[in-house]
Amino acid sequence: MNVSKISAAIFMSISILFFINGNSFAMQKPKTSNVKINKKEMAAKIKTEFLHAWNGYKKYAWGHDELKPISETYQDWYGTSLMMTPVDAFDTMVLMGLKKEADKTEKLILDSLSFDKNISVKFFEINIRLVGGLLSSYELTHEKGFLKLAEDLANRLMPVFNTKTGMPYMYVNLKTGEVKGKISNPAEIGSCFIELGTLSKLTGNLIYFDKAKKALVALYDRRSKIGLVGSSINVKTGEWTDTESHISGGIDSYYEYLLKGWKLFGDNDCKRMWESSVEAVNKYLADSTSTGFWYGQADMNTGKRISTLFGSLDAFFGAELALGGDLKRAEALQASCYKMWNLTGIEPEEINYDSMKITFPQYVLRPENIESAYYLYHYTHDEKYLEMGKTYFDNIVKYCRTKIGYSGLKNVITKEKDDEMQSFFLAETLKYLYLMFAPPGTLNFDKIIFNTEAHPIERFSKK
Ligand code: DMJ
Repeated sequence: MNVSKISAAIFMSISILFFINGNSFAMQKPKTSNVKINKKEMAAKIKTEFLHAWNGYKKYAWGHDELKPISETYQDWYGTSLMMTPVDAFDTMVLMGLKKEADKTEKLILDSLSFDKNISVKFFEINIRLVGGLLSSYELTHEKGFLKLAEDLANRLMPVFNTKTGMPYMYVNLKTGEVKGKISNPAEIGSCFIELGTLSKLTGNLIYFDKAKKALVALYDRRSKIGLVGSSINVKTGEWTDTESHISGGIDSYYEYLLKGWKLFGDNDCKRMWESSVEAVNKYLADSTSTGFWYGQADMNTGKRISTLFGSLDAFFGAELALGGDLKRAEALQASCYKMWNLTGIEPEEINYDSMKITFPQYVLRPENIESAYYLYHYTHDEKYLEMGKTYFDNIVKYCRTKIGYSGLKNVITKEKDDEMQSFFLAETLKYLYLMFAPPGTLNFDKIIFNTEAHPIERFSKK
């Protein structure tokens, strides 16, 4: 084994050469230094990189869903644009004080975005990115056009709730209302209460709040005797079709919305559902091993451990634990997430935390690890989280920057790029990074709740 030492001005790290799946890579064990992070400088750098990505979007993808940052062109998810990137990125521009860019983007959205399209769209993605983005844009600017667009879109999405159980179908046609996708999952069923509940509060039309809450409760009511939910469920019959339980993609934001439904609306049912759920999750899914503190997979009925996988999506849970008041677990989990990130200098989609082997080597510019570091910095003021944030940012710039934007990686070991700049890179990844270092007064954390796409929504409750 080849051991080499690398020193950097701010970070001291030891690199050890590892061999995984035939590939060698350096695992860096970062040590914090005593050098104070210059927050002003960091915030300015992050803003510059946001503009780098945004300018690429403007030049090569203006009006379309996403930039393809290597082939220097664009892609639309459904063959016609729903303006994913501008809607997702708008509130980040406002928070960064990029007024000229925000004004131009507002005009684009209000003048040209229409949902009157004969396309079948994914309810979950459209709700968290577009309804969520439009609502936060409205709250930040008070421009009524944003609210009207959110309401029009939500009305087109509502047919998904036409099931006996109240749990939504996965897809809906924006023009005809035709629905499909009866096999869904907790995340896609439960992650609409923030957006639809807020729409009700802002318009006075209670239908949105009621449908979203009913779906959340219907799912919770189907938890197992030991309090866990599975990976997939038939929304027509209410029968589980996969009983594997975890906190990863497909379940993740269901838990997030239980907690945030309580914090945003002061909803006591959500408080009760979150508290009993997190207790079960900590009992059956949490795992303390020699490699750290993690959450793995177990059967929802027996609680028996199925596997020991953890990934970039699971890293969101530290933020939820912190928001829910459990800083001890949140900090322990974040230390593990940082370890995962430093396996190759950028986190993979999934590892086996028992062996610390990478089982899925992709990185699609995800925000969750950064999001949790941001929450922990907010709650603890511990500078180690700023150093984490700086590492995340520096690594993303080093490995994901292209001539005209930012690209995900097909493989975090080889660092081969994938030619996609997801809209959540501008909505979430760069927003959370910026907010970690931003001047005081940029956003009052305790007065808002972020939806799962990092769109800040003003709290209706002080609880
Ligand atoms: C985002 O769309 C949301 O954060 C969602 O909850 C999970 N996937 C991406 C980011 O990784």
